[in-house]
Amino acid sequence: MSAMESLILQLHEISAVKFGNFKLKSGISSPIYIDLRLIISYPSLLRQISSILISSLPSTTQYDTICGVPYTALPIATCVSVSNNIPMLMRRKEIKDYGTSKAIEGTFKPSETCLIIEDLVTSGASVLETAAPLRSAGLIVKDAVVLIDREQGGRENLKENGIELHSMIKLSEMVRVLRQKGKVDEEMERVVMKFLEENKKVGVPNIGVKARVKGLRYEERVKLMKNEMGKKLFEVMVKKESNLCLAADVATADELLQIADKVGPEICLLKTHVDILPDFTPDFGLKLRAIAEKHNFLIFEDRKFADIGNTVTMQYEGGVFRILDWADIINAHIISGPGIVNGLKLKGLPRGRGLLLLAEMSSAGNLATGEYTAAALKIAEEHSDFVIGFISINPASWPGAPVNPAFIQATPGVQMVKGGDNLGQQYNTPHSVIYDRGSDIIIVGRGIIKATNPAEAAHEYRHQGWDAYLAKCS
Ligand code: S5P
Repeated sequence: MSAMESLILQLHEISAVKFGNFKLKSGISSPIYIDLRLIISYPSLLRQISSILISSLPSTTQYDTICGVPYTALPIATCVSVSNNIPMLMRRKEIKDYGTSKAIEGTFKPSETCLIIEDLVTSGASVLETAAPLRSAGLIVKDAVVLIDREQGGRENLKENGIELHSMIKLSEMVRVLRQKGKVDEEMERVVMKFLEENKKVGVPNIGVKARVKGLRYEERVKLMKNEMGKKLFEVMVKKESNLCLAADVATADELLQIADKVGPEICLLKTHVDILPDFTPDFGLKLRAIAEKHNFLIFEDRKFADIGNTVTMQYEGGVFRILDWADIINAHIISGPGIVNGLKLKGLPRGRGLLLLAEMSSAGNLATGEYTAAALKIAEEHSDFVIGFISINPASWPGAPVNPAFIQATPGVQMVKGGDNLGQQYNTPHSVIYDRGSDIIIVGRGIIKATNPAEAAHEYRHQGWDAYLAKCS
């Protein structure tokens, strides 16, 4: 008899697997019920489970720590931790409002990988509930291992959220073994198989995926950021209590320098479209940098590079604008593939610059959605020495959200009231962008530059953006 068969028989023996008619948490009636809470009364069984659990993982699975899904998987995770000498973390179900009020207990380094341990997976919602605070604390969650997979959509739901499910026992296998060993009759096997067939896809309840997770403060996130310019941006944001970026889309270079000086105290970042300025001169960069230094903000040229790697190196460094010389941050589309990042990095990284990738866009009908957005995230992870984050619209809705907090999310399409212009631009409010959509920086153009008093308007945007950030962290 294999170790797995023996395990299945023991689980049946202690009545952790029952046949009959049971109502599940999701409301549906099931002919099979599994209660793994019982295993703590059988230490030798618990020990067997913990050792098979780890040995059943593919050898390529990497993890620095493990975390059990509360409560049933906690003793399993503890056992795995102790017997394999792997550090463990614990996720609080209830966050204390005194003391440290941490969601995750235990010590870890940012960017470490955490393996989630679960007893039973149905839709995958509980695994996602545990993955969310781990991810927002800066841990990478890519794999979950489960004792029993009920085969009701959990694997697929987790995959959509960037987590690969490894299961020791599939429910159908378990029933087959129990039938072979004469523990259930043919009729019950048929009933259970039919039930599994009919209940393959259970939707993940929203709470698991989209539950609001307390945001990590910028002071913490700066430690996760690899790029120096990205670190600097977080530091400026903290120092000035500003997550406001001005999109300085004005008519002339002169006007741009004037508004930069007026609005400077309110912003962490000033965004330019240098190719719209008819009076651009080679000293523009120097002049703007002097104002940026005076008011402590960074400069972001919204060039939206989109060509092959070799071409963008020349566009970045040369031409009339010589962007590399004066822009702290630039951005790029990923339509041409990761070569564009390599090209820009070649020039930008030695100069201490940072790059934002356009993962989403604000305009109606744009094509930067779904797999395109996911590809931007993947490229960013692979180039986190240079990529500091994204131009995004609703990062809270991305698969696997919350997105790695090492990255900064900057969102255009922001005004005090929801709406749009007559060329497809779509606006959301500062609060909804920062609090609901999980962004960090609001990019505001016409909301400020067309205001009667731009400095006053910027002051108001800064307050709204910052208050939404504080609310998100509390
Ligand atoms: O998807 C995008 C990406 C960017 S960078 N949508 C955008 O609107 N932008 C830029 O943000 C756009 O080029 C402009 O400079 C600014 C929005 O300006 P507003 O006047 O509509 O606030």
